[in-house]
Amino acid sequence: MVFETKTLEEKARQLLGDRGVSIVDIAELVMFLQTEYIPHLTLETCIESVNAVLTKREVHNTILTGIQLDILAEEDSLLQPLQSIVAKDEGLYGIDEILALSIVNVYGSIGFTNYGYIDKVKPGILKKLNDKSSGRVHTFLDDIIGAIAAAAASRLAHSNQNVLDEEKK
Ligand SMILES: [Ca+2]
Repeated sequence: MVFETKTLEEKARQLLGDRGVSIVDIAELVMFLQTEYIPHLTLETCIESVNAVLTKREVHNTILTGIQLDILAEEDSLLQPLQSIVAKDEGLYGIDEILALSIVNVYGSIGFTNYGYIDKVKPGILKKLNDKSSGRVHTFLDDIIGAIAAAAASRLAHSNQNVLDEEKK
């Protein structure tokens, strides 16, 4: 049985909300990444770009898979030693980052640069998700959110480039 993209999108959006991430939170990361490069960029434009990324099936699949693993780790339901690795967000694990990469390149390779940068700086919601004192596990979610923001930023960068090219003609 193949699920409809719309069904997956609804579930993915619901899970993001349940885990404390809003579309505006992600749009603010996009703003952070692109405001320097795109003149007069508004939060509305960033929200629109995040919504466009959230229509993609590979993005839904990644959200569903990653958040499921975070929830299982929170419930202490994974097999050892994976349980400890995910619950503690162990630095050498790396599969959380690899899973999120499936989102990053949806709009071209500059997504990759944005992803690396935002993961290093951890602005806004990413800082909150990385706060271990909450008792929640966001080992997968933080990379997924960074990747969605990076993809949405690349999408804007590409459409801005098209506008610039058009003006030169
Ligand atoms: Ca992580």
